[in-house]
Amino acid sequence: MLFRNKPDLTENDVTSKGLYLRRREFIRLGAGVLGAMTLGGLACGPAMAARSLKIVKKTNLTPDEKLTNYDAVVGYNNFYEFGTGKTDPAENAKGFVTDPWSVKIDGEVEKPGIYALEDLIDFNQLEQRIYRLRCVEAWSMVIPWIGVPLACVMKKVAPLSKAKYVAFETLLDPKQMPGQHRSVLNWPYREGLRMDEAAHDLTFLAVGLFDDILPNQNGAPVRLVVPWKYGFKSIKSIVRISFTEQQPPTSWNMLAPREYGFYANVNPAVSHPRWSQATERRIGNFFRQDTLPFNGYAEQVAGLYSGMDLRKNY
Ligand SMILES: Nc1nc2c(c(=O)[nH]1)N[C@H]1C(S)=C(S)[C@@H](COP(=O)(O)O)O[C@H]1N2
Ligand SMILES: [Mo]
Repeated sequence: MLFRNKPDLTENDVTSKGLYLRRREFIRLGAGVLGAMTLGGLACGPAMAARSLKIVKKTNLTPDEKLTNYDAVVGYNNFYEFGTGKTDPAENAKGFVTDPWSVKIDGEVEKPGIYALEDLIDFNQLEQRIYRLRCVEAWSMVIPWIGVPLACVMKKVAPLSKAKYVAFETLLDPKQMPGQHRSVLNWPYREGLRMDEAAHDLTFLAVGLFDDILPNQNGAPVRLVVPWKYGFKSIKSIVRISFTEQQPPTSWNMLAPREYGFYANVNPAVSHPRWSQATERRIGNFFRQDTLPFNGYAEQVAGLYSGMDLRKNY
């Protein structure tokens, strides 16, 4: 985002197909083996704690658009902890350890603590949500996520009425995340939402995409998805969720406040200082298309901002 005057990239940046198909096969095979063992009545130790995905509900919030090609979704990424190139995350996150994983819940909340991922998210009650993802760099995708509304997790941990914002942090671990050796951003990656935005039904915590658990490069094992905001709000590999009274500092905003606001609602009428946000390139399509206010979700979320000047609160 910082290094390009030209926000778009070509399809050549997308890593070859075979690699990811093989990875998918590997995941499927793993799941199959686990299933067989369970059927055979074998006791699986805690290390085998299954993150198999049980989807109980499907919602398509982008019904007239075709899904972005799987290989692009897992091969063309922004995850600066693993490098700033679009194919770096898929390459450099291969060995990233995401199991076991815990998330610290703290701040203005009734049930703070360190939760195992499986205690925060019920892998037997997952939803699929098909959303557009619009990067601030002016490219976009349509992705079928698997996860739960953030509101479910909030309900579980019970924020206090004092809490006005929710702050999120990505893992800080330069040994595993080579990008953190360089101060491209102020690590750990931080993001935040206002309480009502966080509680909105569209705000999602994803643990999978397409049919599989979340690939490392997409923010395994758990990442935020806020479909009406620029992609950088959708923070990956979350290890901490804090409930705060004050608006929390956020990574891209700290680095370049004029370019990346706290709200970061998709808005074709407000240009990035270095490029227009009026149109976008849908990955896989040849022609650019118009960018929609709130990324097409105005009907659901515009009410959250009534009375606010969206040019000032960009
Ligand atoms: N921790 C972390 N989260 C992150 C990023 C990042 O660099 N680090 N990049 C963001 C940006 S700019 C975008 S567009 C989306 C990309 O998500 P995807 O790679 O799964 O499509 O992740 C967001 N979440
Ligand atoms: Mo982005």
